[in-house]
Amino acid sequence: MKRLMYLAILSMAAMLISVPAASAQDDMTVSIQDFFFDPGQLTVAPGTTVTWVNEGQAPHTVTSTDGKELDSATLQPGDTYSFTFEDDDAGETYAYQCTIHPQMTASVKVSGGGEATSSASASMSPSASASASPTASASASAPQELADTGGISLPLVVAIALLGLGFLVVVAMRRAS
Ligand SMILES: [Cu+2]
Repeated sequence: MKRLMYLAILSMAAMLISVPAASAQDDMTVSIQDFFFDPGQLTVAPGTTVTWVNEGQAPHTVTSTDGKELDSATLQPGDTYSFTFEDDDAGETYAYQCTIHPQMTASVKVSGGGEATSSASASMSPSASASASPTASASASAPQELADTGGISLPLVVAIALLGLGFLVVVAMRRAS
C-alpha cells in the first residue's frame, strides 16, 4: 500500500516535470509564397516543429544550403513539410533555399537557452541573451559552446577543490589530536 502511494507520487512528479517542458515550445508555421518564405528569418526554441506550407501557385522546396538534414521533396501548391529542431541544435542556424527558385532563401535559428532543467542552461542563458544584441549571428554559436563547457566543468573543479580541502582538514585534525 505504501509502495503504491510512493509510485503514484513518483509518477505525478514525473508528469509535473515533463509536461511544462513539452508545452514550452510552440510549433511554428512558415508560409511559402511565390517567391519568398514568410517569415524569412525565424527563431525557434529547441524541440520546436516547424511546418512549411506551400501557399503559392508554383512548386517549391525547403532545402538546406549548408548540408543539414532539412530537405523537403518538391512541394506542390497546398503541400506541407515538417521538421523538428532538436535540443542539440541549440545555437545553430539552418539556412535554406528553394532549389527550383534559388533566389528564395531563408533561415531558422535555434535559440540557445530554452527551459532545460540541467545546471548548464543557467550559464548558457546569459550568452544567449548576449547574442540577441546586434552582433553578427554567425559568431553567436561559438561563445555559447564555450559557456556550455564552462557550465559543466566549473562545478567539477569546485567539487574537486572541496574534496581536497576536506582531506587537508581531516589530516590537520588527526595531527592536532
Ligand atoms: Cu520555389
